[in-house]
Amino acid sequence: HDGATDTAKQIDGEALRVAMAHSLRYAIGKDPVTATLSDWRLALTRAVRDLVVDPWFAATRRAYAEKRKRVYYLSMEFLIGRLLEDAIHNLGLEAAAREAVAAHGVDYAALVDDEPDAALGNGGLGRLAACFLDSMSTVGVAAHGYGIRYEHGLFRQRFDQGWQGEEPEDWLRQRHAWEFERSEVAYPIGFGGEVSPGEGDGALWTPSDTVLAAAYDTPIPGWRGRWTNTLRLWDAQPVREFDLEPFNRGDYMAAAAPSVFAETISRVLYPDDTTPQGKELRLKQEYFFTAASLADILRRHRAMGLEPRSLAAHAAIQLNDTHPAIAGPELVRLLVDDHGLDFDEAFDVASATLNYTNHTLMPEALERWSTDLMGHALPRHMQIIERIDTRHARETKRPDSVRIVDNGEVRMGDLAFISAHRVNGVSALHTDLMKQTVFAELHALHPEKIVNQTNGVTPRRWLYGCNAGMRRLLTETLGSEEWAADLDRIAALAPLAEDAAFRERFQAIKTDNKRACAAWLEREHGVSVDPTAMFDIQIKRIHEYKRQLMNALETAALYNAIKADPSAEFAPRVKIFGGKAAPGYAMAKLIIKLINDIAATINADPAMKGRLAVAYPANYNVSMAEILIPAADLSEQISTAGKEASGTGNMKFAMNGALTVGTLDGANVEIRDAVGEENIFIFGQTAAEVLATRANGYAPQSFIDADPRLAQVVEQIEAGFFSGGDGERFRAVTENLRGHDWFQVCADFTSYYDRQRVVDDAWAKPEEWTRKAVLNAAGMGVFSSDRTIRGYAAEVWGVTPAC
Ligand code: 26Q
Repeated sequence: HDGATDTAKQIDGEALRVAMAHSLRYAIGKDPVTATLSDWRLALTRAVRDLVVDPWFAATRRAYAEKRKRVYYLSMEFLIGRLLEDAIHNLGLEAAAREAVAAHGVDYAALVDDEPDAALGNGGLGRLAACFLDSMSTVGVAAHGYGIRYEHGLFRQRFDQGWQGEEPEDWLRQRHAWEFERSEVAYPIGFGGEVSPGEGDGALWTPSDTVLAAAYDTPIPGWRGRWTNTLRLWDAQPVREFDLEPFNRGDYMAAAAPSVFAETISRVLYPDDTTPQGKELRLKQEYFFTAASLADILRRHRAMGLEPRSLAAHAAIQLNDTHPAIAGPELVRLLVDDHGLDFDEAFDVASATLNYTNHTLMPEALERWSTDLMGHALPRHMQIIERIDTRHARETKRPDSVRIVDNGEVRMGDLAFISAHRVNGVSALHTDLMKQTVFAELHALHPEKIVNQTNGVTPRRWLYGCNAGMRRLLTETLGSEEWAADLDRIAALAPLAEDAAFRERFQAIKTDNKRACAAWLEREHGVSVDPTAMFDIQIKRIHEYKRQLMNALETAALYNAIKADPSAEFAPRVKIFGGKAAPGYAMAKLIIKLINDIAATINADPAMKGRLAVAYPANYNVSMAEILIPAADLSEQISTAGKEASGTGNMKFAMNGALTVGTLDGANVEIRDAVGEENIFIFGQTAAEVLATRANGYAPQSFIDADPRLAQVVEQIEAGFFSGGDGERFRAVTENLRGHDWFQVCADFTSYYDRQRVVDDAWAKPEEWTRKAVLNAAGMGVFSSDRTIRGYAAEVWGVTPAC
């Protein structure tokens, strides 16, 4: 490449200015005199969206003409964040956009910042889906993302005296300017009702309730518009808007009842990413979007004049975790009941088309549905699941080993595994552990099924977009902007790590980013921090296994150490936390309060000035990550080994020149291999050691007794030292630490604290530090999600990328 085949129309600032003026007037219906910032933002969005349409059509036509096998990525979550700047960058329009916006007298940064952050996901799994969309469009995989058009995304977090509070998120209040409503694409989706026998293997299902799934399309342009795919999100609508009879009687509530039931299905994203609670509405959401997507896939297949039995040759369907695992039974149902295949043929087609990505080994996080609930909401599917289970048991001649239906529950992981052609883990370690633990029996029966596809992140958003300074340095150093679509080129930085002048420029960019971040923290969150101190950042969902608690304890122990010996040499640090807890996860919410209490104590102590500060800006989201990650010196990836399937924040930080302090968990292992073990701060037990510790009767108290720094902090918390004398507040935290400590915080604390002092020593040698930082960035080529997508294309989907 190098720009030769770019299909994006080039347009200059003046032409874009005119296009904006036109959209403002005719699409938004506003006069420039009265236009608000949002109106201007919508006008630019429309003008840019217009430029996406031609490359979009070109890719669609090409996929059709070349009879390309299509990929369908089914995900309950797409954590896409803001789209305007990303599209501008991908299409190479930044200079034109800045000029056009300025010509209208509007501030470009403010305009871009006005876009709501679309939080249609909880965390890693949803953000991975968004990175994959960007990469599938960049490498030229003909793909559709399918998901739910939630009216309310992940809740907004606020702090009330340090306690998390939740407010509904409202991204659709200002209309979503990127989407195209497809009123003509709508499928009826049934629930409940009765099943009567049909011909052959078929049955006649008469649902008791039906809702409509209506399509909304968002184009996803890849780098320089070489390829563009579609994100199709389903909105739940009533089959009938309202009942006229009760309305005429004046009973307006009863008249609206059908639309209330239907619209509830796409109303809100479930905010829990740990413990699936078996709620009926969640099952309905899962079936709703899966059934609509499969109907759409089969319709497209038929429209190309193809037979249903040939589906696997033309389509690969990826299930993002078990959330769409009802796809197996649903596809069998469509093929048998609607298209007349017999059960065995139908199951062969389904299991050749579907693939499943697993994102967790934690047993409590694996979805299970009671057979009562499933049988009630989806009676035909329950029959088909039983039949899949029976056939699998018969074929593998192991009637007693793995059963999908077990103890009155449907085990969705096993259903997805058995229904899939390939099953993948998201890092090398995680994939090995899948084979040894949750799927050990199934792996023995199907040794070819499990493959590894280590996660990646899109360098367009997570480097080119969020770090303008690094972008300029890379482009100048590497000779063109093509590194953004070919991240392996970044390896050319490695020799420059030895070049003092280069290191100075690299460090100056980091310092600029930290200054901008400090100004933002002051402006938006009222905390002032010293931008010359080390920015030590942990941002991710709050979970016990991610061990924000261990970081908080280390922060308190460091505070004690500085107080005890003010002359001791510790690196000046700003500890930054960000992340939300599931509203029902009491322990996680208590940990948030503890962090905020420790922060208040430290920040109020004048002795900490220039030495230690703690910031916890509320409402961490994709847009906040784009500010924090480029400003990070140290990336905290400290989960209990064996628990974090991959992590993807770890990759984003290292790409932006942060060093990692972390355990040998998830993709940290591969990051260490890529950057060299002298350039990363690894500590703590390995996954095998964690298991051994547990097996040998783990007693956290013995570790507390062995480390006075840990003992002091635990005692302080119990004495209410950080909480105005309230010794009760964190009882649940300290009792757990002394008693069970499921995630072995105490067992790893000493190793963590000591490793942090090695980090201090490294910080004291800035040239060495920067050298390591450059080598971290240089080693990150392999963590581009473009590499991940090429891996799925070759080893899972059997498709050849067009770019
Ligand atoms: C399930 C049932 C009911 C309600 C909610 C859920 C639910 C929702 C979200 C379960 C899990 C999730 C999200 C999981 C997740 O984000 N996992 C992360 O996936 C990343 C991408 O592979 C990995 O990098 C992380 O290690 C993993 O934790």
